[in-house]
Amino acid sequence: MNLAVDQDRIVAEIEALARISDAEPPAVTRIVFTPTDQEARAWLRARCLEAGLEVRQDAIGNMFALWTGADETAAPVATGSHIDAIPNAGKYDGVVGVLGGLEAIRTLQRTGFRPTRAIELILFTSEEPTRFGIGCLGSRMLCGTLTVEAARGLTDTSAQTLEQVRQKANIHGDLESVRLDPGHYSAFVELHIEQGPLLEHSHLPLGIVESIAAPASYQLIAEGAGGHAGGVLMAGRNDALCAAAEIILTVEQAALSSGSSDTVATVGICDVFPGAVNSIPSRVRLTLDVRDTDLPRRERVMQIIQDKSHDVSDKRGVSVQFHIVNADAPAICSSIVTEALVRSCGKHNLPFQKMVSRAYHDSLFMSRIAPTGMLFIPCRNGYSHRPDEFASPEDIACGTLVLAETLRELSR
Ligand code: HGY
Ligand code: MN
Ligand code: MN
Repeated sequence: MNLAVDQDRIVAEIEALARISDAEPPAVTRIVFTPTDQEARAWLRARCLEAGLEVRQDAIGNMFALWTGADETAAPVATGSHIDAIPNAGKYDGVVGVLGGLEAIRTLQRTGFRPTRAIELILFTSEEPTRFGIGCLGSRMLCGTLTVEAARGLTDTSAQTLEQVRQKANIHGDLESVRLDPGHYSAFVELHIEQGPLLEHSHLPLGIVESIAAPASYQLIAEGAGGHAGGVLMAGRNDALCAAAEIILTVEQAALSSGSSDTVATVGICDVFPGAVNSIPSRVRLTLDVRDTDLPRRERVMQIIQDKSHDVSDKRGVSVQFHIVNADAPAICSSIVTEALVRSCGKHNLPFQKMVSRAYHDSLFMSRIAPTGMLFIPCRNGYSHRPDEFASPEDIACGTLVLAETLRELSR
C-alpha cells in the first residue's frame, strides 16, 4: 500500500516544538534537563501517546516510544534522534529525526500495516555537549562506552553533578539499568539534516551515510604568572592568553596540513581569567574539537598539536595541560540498513548519494550495539547550529517517507 506522509502535520509540529525554547525566534536554545527541555519532552510524550505508543524513560532520561509488533519475541527496530539544542541554534537539528520518526510510524499506522518486529522511537538525552561537556550522553550510556562511574563524575557548567541535575529534573532510577545489550535492537536508523552543503550542491534530496567521522574533544588549560598590565614589562611576561593564541593557530595549521580535507579541528570556547582590562591573563581554558574519518590521522594531528603546544609552553614559561573529554572511533554504517535505505529510495524513485557524516550523532554510539544507518536530507547552504538553519517541508517529507519505507521493510 502506498505511504503518504502528512507533510503539513510534521512541519506544524516542528514549529510547535521550536516555540519551546529559551531563545528569541528564529533561534532555538534547549539545554538538556532545563525546564524548557522538560517541557519539550512532555510535549513529545503527549504526541507519542496520541499515536498509541507505549512511552517509558530510562534513568538517564532517554525516552522510548514503542509500537508493539506481532512477534513480541523479536528484537525491535529503532529510530530516533535528539531534541536538545545548543545556544542560538536552529529548529531542525535532531528534531527532524525525532518528529520524522514519529510521523514515519503514524504513516505506517495509517496504511493499516502491523509490524512483526516492534518499532521503537528513541529520544536520546543530551546529544549536545553544551551542559556536561560531552556529547551523546544518553546513547553513550545505552551502548556502555560511558560507564556509570564516569557518568557520575560529570559536572555541568554550573558545577552541579549529574546526580544533582537528574534529581532536580525528577529523573530517577539506577544508572546501571540504562545499558542495552548488543542485539537488543535488530537495527537502528536515524534521519537527520546533513549539517553540510553537499546534498544541496548535488541538487539531491537524500544522502545515505556510509560512515560517521570520529570525534575527539579536549580541555586545554594554560597558566602563567599573570600580574599588573602596567607594572610588568613585556620581557618578563608569561601571558597565558598569548600562549593560547599561538596554540589556537597551531590547531588550525595542524588540521590544514594533515593531507586530507576530512580532518577538522576547532577551538570553540576560550575562557580568560581574571578577564580584567588591566590584568595579564594568568589562566586560559580552551576547548578543542578534532574530527576525522580516519582514526590514525586524527591521532597524528592530535600529537602534532600537543607537541607544538609544549614548545609554546617552554618558550613562554606558561604551563599547558591537556585533559581528554572524549576520543571516539568512527562508525561504519551497516549494509543491513544502508541497503534497505537504497531499496526504499528505489521504491519511490528518489535519487540519493552515499556520503560521510562529518557531524557526530547518536548513531555513532548506536552502531556499537546494533546494525545502524543514517539518512540525510539537505539543509539550506549547509547551515546548522545557527538560527537560520532550514530544511524544506518537501525534503523533510521525502526523508520521512524513505524512513517509513525502511522501517516497514526492517520490521517485517
Ligand atoms: O557536534 C556535533 O557533531 C553534533 O551536532 N552534536
Ligand atoms: Mn547538533
Ligand atoms: Mn544533531
